[in-house]
Amino acid sequence: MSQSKKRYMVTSALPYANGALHLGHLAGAYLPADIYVRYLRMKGEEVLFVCGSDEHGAAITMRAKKEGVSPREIIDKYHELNKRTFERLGISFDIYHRTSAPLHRETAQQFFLKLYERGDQFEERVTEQYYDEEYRQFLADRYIVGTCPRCGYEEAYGDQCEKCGSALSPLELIEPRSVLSGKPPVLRQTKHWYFRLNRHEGWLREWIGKGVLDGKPHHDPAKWRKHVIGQCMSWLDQGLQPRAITRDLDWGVPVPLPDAEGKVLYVWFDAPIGYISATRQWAMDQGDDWERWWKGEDVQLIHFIGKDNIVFHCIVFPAMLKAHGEYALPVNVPANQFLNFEGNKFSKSRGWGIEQHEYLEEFKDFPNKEDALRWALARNLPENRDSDFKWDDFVEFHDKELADNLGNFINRVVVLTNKYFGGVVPSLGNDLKETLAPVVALAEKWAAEIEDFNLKNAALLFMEVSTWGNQFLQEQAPWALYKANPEDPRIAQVMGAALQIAALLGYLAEPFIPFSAARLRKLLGMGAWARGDWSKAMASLKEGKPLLPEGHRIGKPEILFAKIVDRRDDSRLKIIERQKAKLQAVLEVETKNQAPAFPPIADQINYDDFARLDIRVGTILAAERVPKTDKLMKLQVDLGLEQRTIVSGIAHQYEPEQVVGQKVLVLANLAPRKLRGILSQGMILMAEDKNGRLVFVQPADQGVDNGAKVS
Ligand code: B3M
Ligand code: ZN
Repeated sequence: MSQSKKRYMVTSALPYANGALHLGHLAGAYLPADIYVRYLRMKGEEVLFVCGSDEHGAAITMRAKKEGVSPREIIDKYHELNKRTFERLGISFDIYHRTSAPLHRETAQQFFLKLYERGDQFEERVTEQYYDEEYRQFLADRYIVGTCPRCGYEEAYGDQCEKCGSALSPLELIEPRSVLSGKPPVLRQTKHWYFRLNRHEGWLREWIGKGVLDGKPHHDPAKWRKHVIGQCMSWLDQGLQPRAITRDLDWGVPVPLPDAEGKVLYVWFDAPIGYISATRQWAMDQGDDWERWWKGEDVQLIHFIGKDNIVFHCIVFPAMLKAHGEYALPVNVPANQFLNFEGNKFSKSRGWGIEQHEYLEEFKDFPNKEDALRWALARNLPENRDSDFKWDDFVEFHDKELADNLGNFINRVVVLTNKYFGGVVPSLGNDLKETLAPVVALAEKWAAEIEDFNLKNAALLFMEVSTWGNQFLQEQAPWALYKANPEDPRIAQVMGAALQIAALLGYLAEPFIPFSAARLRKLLGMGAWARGDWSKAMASLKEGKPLLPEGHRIGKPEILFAKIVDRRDDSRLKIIERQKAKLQAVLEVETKNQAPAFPPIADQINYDDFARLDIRVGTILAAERVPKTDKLMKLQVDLGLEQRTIVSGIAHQYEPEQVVGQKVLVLANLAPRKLRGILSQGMILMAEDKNGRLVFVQPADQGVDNGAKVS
């Protein structure tokens, strides 16, 4: 076969259409993919970038149930919201499809049937599963709640306890109940299809560990992130098991077999096939052939995802593709770790974090809001470890890097070119190649970092080129030359080189801050770029040929980035401060709610009032629960002078054997009273903390005699 050009099939995880996405999602799977594909397009590669809504599974039906609407209403709402928000942020999908589309159903069913017909990939198993008799349906794991067998949390789900994080199976829950009827479910037999993942363990190990597929090199495993390989290996080491890929549900892709009524494909089986159906839809719209994007040796399949989806994209889906037989496998899965928000996890219920569409709303008066956000995230991507989004960083990255560094350089170039040469690129001289060699080297490094998925490094290198440009101007000081002699030919040489660096930045900026990159190019009179322009630009610069030739006219000065911290105009800083104030408010409410619920200090008394209390040291000699009560314990207490029977409300917190032998303080002259037929002669002093925990008040020196008086 002749060596043809690579074709890049790039995917971002399909978000569930059951809610809005926050900045962590953006930094995890969408912005990195967009950076990568924008670069590939500039380079001139054939690339297709697909995504869409994941519209099946319990996540959707649960949300619908909670809101009392149909799943369809939920997915339509969030599909539109997420699609539109991505567009506004410049995430340049070629298609944003959806898994509720008929074409997806067909694609997923065909895929299932192909595996089914192979005969050795699936097995049928009949198992017992929980069933809600009132609602007449089998219960997905999320539809069963009960007490966690590990930590006792009473609202644990059938697949996971959110309190202690344990992975559970529904059968492990203590006192399970159905989320639908609230009643205990019953066990019923049901049949499901299992994908024999265990059969794929051998080649998966070779493929992930060594990058070898069917005995041939497939990819360079050194280019895969360590945490990705690590997670896969630990899965493989635990041994792969057959996995159920069907469910009893009325929402999803129906299992395309005659004896499978009421059964649908498991959402994690159909969702990744969504990448394929999205491609098919795109190809139909374009009159292209979808298969050339998925089949054959030229295909470079790359999945951008968050770390919680690694196993599905590195083990399960590749096994499905391999079992099918015709598909290419991913050459890399550059999964990101998590982005935190101001030191904590994003949490919708806590009000901690900001959603993408919310950001766009609340920053609507902020110029360049899309790029300001893209930059703050790109600059701090959680590629190899979790990272933290902070508003202070957002301000710093924007002001110091975009405004002071990049914006300042471009502005100087445009202003000076207008001033010295009437806005026209001057004659360039002969040493352009030599002058620009260091920036060309940085730009090559930039490209290599993107190709290796080190996108944060690439972002920093882009800034380095701008820093280099600023330093170059500073050192060459064309303004000083101009002052001495406006005709000095060196002015043209310096400005000519600086103009080329500015033009180069028009490309380097594109993947990260595409809106500003377009304005920057316009300012330089460059117009929009076409596929492959980056490669041409690099080839030119390496030969010393300019990107902006002599005689080329640029535009008039224009500020690209208005600083946030600006003494004359605090409108942008106010927007940031509002965000910080919101977080502050969350923290204040939380601290208030946690404030100790101790009773206020009682009314004042005088010494005589106190002296009337006769408090003595004693020792508990014996203890037993008072039958048929939760709290009462009958104690025998040695008070030195005499023994007393005292009934105390501690049995819900202490076992009798825990209290025998304790030194205690006793209010000895309290009038006796009958509790549950027992005459209680006094009271044991206890302290109660804010959680209602009772502890004995004891003399610090436990050797003190019983009967000693407290005064
Ligand atoms: N919807 C899970 C998630 O959003 C899932 C990804 C599917 S990718 C094929 O985390
Ligand atoms: Zn638990």
